[in-house]
Amino acid sequence: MKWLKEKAIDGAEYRIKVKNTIYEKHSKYQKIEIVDTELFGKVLSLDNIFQTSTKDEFFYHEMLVHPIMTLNGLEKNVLIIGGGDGGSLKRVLQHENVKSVYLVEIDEDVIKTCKKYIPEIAEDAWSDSRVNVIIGDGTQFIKNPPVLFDIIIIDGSDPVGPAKVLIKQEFYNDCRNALTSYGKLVTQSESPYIMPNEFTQIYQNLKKVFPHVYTYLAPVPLYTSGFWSYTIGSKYNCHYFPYTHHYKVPKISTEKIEKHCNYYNKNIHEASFILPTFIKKQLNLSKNQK
Ligand code: SPD
Repeated sequence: MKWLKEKAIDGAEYRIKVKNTIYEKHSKYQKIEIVDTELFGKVLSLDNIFQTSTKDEFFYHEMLVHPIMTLNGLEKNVLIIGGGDGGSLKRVLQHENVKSVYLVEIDEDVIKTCKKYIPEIAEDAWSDSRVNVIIGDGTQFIKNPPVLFDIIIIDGSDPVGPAKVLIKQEFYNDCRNALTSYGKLVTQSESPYIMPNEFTQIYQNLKKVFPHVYTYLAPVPLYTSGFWSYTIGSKYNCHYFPYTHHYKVPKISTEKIEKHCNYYNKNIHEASFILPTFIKKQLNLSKNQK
């Protein structure tokens, strides 16, 4: 019997029973594996870290993309760093206001492999005329962007090895410079429970660069512990923009988007920004801060 294993931390190992291996190869950057499983359908793993699956991808991709895309809802130019499986890209393109999306992925083999063996994730997103795919290093691309972006989505792997730079203050600084004056970014920010140091570091480094930082939560069954977080860094106070006093609620109707969704909806959007006490303590947020 074969198992696909992930060891995210010392002291715990997560494994999924494999029906059969669909693809396995070492690219220039990493080991790429796609396996078929009962529980998650097809699973993509990079260097033994589970990335996404055909059955549960909607949790992560909907919750990484839709909250930031609906906080304002007027954005035209979006950048995705990473995201070579195309799941985030598909969700960005569901927003009609989007005129162009750049997706910068360092490993071309990830895109090719996902297109061939796990096309259910991106569906027809790659052929949308609004999409520009760049094969390259996102941390370099961001230093000299072709346009200023309204939204940047960082869809990277765990911040170990090469992906470590994606949580550094310097990188967030470059992102801020590549954003319009009402720009904002979102990044997956790890599990507050099993990766508390990385989670806190992401929040603190964003705080050094952006005047407004918001963390929110949504589970991802495929990821070790299942308990997952996302963090937004914004140039403006999402609390009051535009001309509303609602608290981090979607500023546009989410109805059209909800039709495509299995996890995201307006109530989930609002609820996901409410943080449990241990996280508020971890991030030094005041007791009364929502
Ligand atoms: N623990 C794994 C975190 C991976 C986050 N990115 C996944 C990419 C899916 N598009």
